[in-house]
Amino acid sequence: MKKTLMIASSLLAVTSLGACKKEADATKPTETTTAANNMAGMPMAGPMMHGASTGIITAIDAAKGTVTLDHHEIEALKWPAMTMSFSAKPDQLTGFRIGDKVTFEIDWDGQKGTVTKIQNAP
Ligand SMILES: [Cu+2]
Repeated sequence: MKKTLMIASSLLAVTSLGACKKEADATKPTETTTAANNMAGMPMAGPMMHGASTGIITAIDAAKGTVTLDHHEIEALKWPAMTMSFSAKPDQLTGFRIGDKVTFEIDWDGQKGTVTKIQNAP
């Protein structure tokens, strides 16, 4: 009984570490994530998912290779609108500025989102 509760709360702890905090439980593959994975302290990334949306650039860090987007809903990932940062290659970010409205596509491995496509939106 107690063990079940502990596993449940460690799942919550892992979930809250995700980039998409509250929203992560919607995309988390709970059934395939075993307690053993979580206990190891290195939760395995889930299957790669793909999403697309529009948003506004709120920060760019070309040196770190990240872009922060205030994005609209990403239906494929069941994410509501939110602000979060994604990995992106510096050359993908060339020419973009804070405040730009963009359409973008991402890969999401359950922990980290990577921009695969980004372009200015009208
Ligand atoms: Cu997000």
